[in-house]
Amino acid sequence: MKTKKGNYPTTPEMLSDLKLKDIPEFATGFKAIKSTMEHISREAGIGRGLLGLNKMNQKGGFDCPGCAWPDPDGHRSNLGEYCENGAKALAEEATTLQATPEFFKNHRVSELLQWTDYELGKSGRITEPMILEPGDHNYKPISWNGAFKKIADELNALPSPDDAIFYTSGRTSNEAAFLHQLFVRQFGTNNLPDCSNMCHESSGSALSETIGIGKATIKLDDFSKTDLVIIMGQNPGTNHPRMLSALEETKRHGGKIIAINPLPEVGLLKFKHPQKLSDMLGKPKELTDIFLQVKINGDVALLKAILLFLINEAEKNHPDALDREFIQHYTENFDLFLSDLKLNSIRDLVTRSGVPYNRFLEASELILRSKKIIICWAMGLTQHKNAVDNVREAVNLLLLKGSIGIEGGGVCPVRGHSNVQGDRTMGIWEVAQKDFLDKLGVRFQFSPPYHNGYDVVRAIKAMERQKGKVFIGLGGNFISATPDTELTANALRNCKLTVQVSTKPNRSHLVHGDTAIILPCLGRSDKDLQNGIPQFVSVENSMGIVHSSQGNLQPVSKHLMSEPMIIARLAQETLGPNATFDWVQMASKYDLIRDAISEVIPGFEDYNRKVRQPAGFYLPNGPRERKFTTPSGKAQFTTNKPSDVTLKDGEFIMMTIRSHDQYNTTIYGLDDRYRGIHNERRVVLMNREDLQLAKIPEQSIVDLQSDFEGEKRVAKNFIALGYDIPRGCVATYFPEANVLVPINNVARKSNTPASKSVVVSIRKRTEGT
Ligand SMILES: Nc1nc2c(c(=O)[nH]1)N[C@H]1C(S)=C(S)[C@@H](COP(=O)(O)OP(=O)(O)OC[C@H]3O[C@@H](n4cnc5c(=O)[nH]c(N)nc54)[C@H](O)[C@@H]3O)O[C@H]1N2
Ligand SMILES: Nc1nc2c(c(=O)[nH]1)N[C@H]1C(S)=C(S)[C@@H](COP(=O)(O)OP(=O)(O)OC[C@H]3O[C@@H](n4cnc5c(=O)[nH]c(N)nc54)[C@H](O)[C@@H]3O)O[C@H]1N2
Ligand SMILES: [Mo]
Repeated sequence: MKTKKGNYPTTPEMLSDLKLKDIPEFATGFKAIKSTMEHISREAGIGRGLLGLNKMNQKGGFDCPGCAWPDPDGHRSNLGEYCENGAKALAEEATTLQATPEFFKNHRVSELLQWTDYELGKSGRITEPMILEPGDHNYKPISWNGAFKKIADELNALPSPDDAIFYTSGRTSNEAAFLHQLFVRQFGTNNLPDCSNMCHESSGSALSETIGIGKATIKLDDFSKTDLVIIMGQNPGTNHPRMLSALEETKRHGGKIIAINPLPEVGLLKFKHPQKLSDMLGKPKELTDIFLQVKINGDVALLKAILLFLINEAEKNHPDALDREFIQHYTENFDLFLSDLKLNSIRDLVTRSGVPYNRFLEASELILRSKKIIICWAMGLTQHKNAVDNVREAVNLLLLKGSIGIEGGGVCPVRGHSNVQGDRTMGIWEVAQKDFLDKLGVRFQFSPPYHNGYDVVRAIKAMERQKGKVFIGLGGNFISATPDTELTANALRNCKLTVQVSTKPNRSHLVHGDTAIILPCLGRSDKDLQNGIPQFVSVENSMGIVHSSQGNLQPVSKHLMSEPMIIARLAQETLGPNATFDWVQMASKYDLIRDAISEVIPGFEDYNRKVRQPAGFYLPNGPRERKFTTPSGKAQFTTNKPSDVTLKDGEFIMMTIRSHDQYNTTIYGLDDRYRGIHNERRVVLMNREDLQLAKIPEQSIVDLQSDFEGEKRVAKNFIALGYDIPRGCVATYFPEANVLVPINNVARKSNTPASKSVVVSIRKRTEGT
C-alpha cells in the first residue's frame, strides 16, 4: 500500500544480524538475573535502579509498569517481588537518558521515521512539551500553557465533539482514567477507544454474556487449591513471569497443568524460581504435565472434542463427568448446547485441532478426573475472528464441570497492561452505559452523550474518512499497536491535530496530523508531588484487587507533569466556562479524585480508606460466589463456531507474537532468549517440512504477503527460520508484522483485530526486488 505523505514505509524494513543459539531448557535462572542487572545498570544506573526495584510491587511502593499479574495478598518477598521482564520495564522507564529539545532539533521527523522502535525507545525520556507545526521538519519546545491552549482551540473548533478521538493505553492509573473519561464525556463524546479493544475485549464480551462479569473469578491462592490449570494461548514465561511462581504452587500442592499452544514455549514447560536459591542450584521444576500442540485457531475444535468426550463418558461409565446439579441450578441453554455439540464427531474435531489423538485422550481423561479447574488464557485466544467463541467454549467446559465460583476453580483471563482492567472499571469504554452515564451526569451536573463512540478499529476508519480530526492518545503507541499500519498511518495523517501523552519517543510521534504535540508525563516509578505534597495513584490487577502505587524516583526533568494534572489542565482549558467544577483543584489532591470515584463507581465506596490498606481491596465479583450477574441470573451455555479460516495452496496462518525482549511496541532488546533467536526481530518461524515443500532454504530472506478480500499487503525482508510449529502455521513478531493485519479482519462481536489469524503467503526474495 502506498503512503500518502513521505516516501518511507511506516515500519523500517532493514535487517540486523541474526544469531541463533540453543533454546534453553527452562525459564529464568541465573541468565535472568544477569539480564535484569544488565538492563537496570545500563539504563538507570545501579543506584537508581535498585532504589526502584526495592519498591516495585511492595506494599506502599509502586506497581510494576509491566503486566497485570497480581501481587500476593500476604507476605511479599524481601528478595524482590519482581521478575526479569518487570525489571526491564522499570529500566526502560527509570532510564537517565533524555530525549531533550536538542535531540528533536538534531533529528528531523523523516529521519526518526527510519529508526527502528528499539532505536527510538533508546533515545530516553522526553523532557519537555514539544510541537511539530505544519510544514516543519523538527519538533520544537512549546510551553505547557501554549500546548493546552492549542489543543483546546482545535477541539473547540470541531463541528462536532464526535470528530475527536481519545485513545487510552492500559498503564493509565484509575485517577487519570476517571478524569479522562469524565472530560471526554463533558466535552460531548464517547469516542474512548483503548488498547483493550485489541487485547482482552473478546474475553470481556464472552464473559459478560456467559457469567455476567468480564473479569477473572479466581484469586491468586486458588492456584494452590486447584486440581488442574489449563493454560491456553498464553506465554507466561515471557509475558507474565510471576505467574510461574503460582504454577509452581499448583504443582507443589499436587495439581496438574495442561498447556495448549502452537509453540512449545520454554517458560510453560520447565521453571527455576529466580528468588529461591534452592531452585537456582537444583534441577528445574517440570511445570506442564500435558502439552497440546494445537494448530493456530484450532482451540474451539479441541475444546469441542473435549466437551464431547466428557458428555460421552457421562452417558457411559462416569455419571459424575458433569456436575448435573450445578448445571441445573445455575445455568441455562444446556440442551441447546448439547444438541449442537452432538452434531460433531470427536475424530473430526481432533483432526481439525491438529493435536495428536493420544495426547487429546490423555488430556481429556485428566480433565474428566479433575473437579477443580482453572482456565487461564491471553492473546492466543482473543485475537481471532472467532475469539469470542474461543472464550465462550472455555466457559462451557467450566460450566459443564461446575468448576466456577468454587475454591480452586474458575476463569482467569490474564490481563496485559498493568491497569487495563482498572481503566475499564473507571469508564474508559466507547460503549455508552446508561446507568453509569446517568450517575456521572447527576454527580457532575452535565448531560452526557448517550450514543456509542468509536472503538479502535472504528476510530481508524473514521480518521480515514476524515471524520476524526483530532486524535489524543493518553499513553500507548497507536500507530504501532494497531493493525494495517499503512492504512492507519494515512488515517492519522488525515487529522488536523495529533497529541500524544508519552514518556518516551515512539512511532506515533512521527506519523502525525497537520500539527502534532507531545506532552511528557511522569511514569509509575516517578515521585509525584502536587503543591509539594507527595501523591499516590491506584490500579486494579488481573484479579480485581485495587491497590495504591507510589513512585519513589526523582523525575528526569522538572517539566514533567502527572497524567491527572495534564488531563485536568486540558479539561479546564477546553471546557472553559462550561466546566462544572474546578478541575485543577481536584487534580491537585488525588484524594479528591478518589472521593468522586467513590460516589459514582460501585465497589469503590470509602475508596480513600480502603486503598490505604497495605494490600488494597477486592472489588465485588458475583460469579466468584456463584451469583451470576447475567440478565436472568444464570450462567449461559453457548454454541460456538470453530475456525473458518481456509488456506489455499501455499498459504499459511500467521500469529503475531511477543519476543522475550519487548513490552508491546517498546523494544527492550533484539533477543528472544527462550526461542533461541538473537539480534533480529524480522523473522518468520516456519515448520521445517513447510520450508522444504516451499523450497525456502533455512535463513533465506522472504517477503510476506497477506491477501484479504482482494487487497494485498506486503511486508518485506524477513528471515525464514525452521521451528517446532505445526504445519501450515507461521509466527512473526508484533509490531513489525502489523502491516499485514487487515483492518477488516476482526473478531465477531468484540471487533478485535484478528492479529493471530492472518492468512499469508511467503515468497523467497530474489535479488533486486
Ligand atoms: N514482558 C512482557 N510482558 C507483557 C507484554 C509484553 O509485550 N512483554 N505485553 C502485555 C500485554 S498488553 C498482554 S495482552 C500480554 C500478552 O501475553 P500473551 O498473550 O502471552 O502474548 P503473545 O506473545 O501475544 O502470546 C500469545 C501466545 O499464544 C500462542 N498462540 C497464538 N495463537 C494461538 C492459538 O490460536 N491458540 C493457542 N492455544 N495459542 C495461540 C502463542 O504461541 C503465544 O505463546 O502480556 C502482557 N505482558
Ligand atoms: N499484531 C499485533 N498487534 C497487537 C497485539 C498483538 O499481539 N499482535 N497486541 C495488542 C495488545 S494486547 C495491546 S494491549 C496493544 C498495546 O497497545 P499500546 O498500549 O498502545 O502500546 P504500548 O506499546 O504498550 O505503548 C507504549 C508507549 O506508551 C508510552 N508510555 C509508557 N509508559 C507510560 C506512562 O506511564 N504514561 C503514558 N502516558 N505513556 C506511557 C510510551 O511513550 C511508549 O512508547 O497492542 C495490540 N496490538
Ligand atoms: Mo494487551
